[in-house]
Amino acid sequence: MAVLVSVLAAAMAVVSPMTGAADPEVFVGGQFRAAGGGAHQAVTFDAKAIPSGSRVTVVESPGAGTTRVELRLDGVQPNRTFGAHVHTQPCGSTPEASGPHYQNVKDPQQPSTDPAYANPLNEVWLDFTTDARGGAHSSATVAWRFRPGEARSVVIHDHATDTTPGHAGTAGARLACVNVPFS
Ligand SMILES: [Cu+2]
Repeated sequence: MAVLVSVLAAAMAVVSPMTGAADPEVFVGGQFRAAGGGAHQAVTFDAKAIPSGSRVTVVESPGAGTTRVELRLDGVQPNRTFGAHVHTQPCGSTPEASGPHYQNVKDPQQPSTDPAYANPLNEVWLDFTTDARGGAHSSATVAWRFRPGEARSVVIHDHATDTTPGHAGTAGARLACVNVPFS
């Protein structure tokens, strides 16, 4: 009996990583376009910080109960720190269209500025600092998966994300937005 149990355990250990690997990556790549000119993959509301024609890629890599999100930028304002997060709604013609941050455990108090909910373990924060050529890369891994259809965009903000009570999760004006169909 002990032998049978260990064989089953070994079989399950092989099956679960394969199930995790079957979840597809979500990849989005494109150029920022000025908002208001129709439906774009990526829109900018601030041509100085995020010029039209600058490039962005977002990759979501689901794991077994985890999610890794990578953000890459090229051709944006050099030597500057930006905030960036996963938001709940698609990009629109106004910065507010992308809705609040996606939260694994939703804060009953909205807008959420309580560090117990607005933190990088419960949200996906992708703050980045550009190099002298306007390139940047950031990534975040969280210990949960998105609820299907509830995470729809990555928003780039004016400055690094605040962590203090009453301001947690805020990062200033919304400068640009990328539509991503997170799964
Ligand atoms: Cu945000």
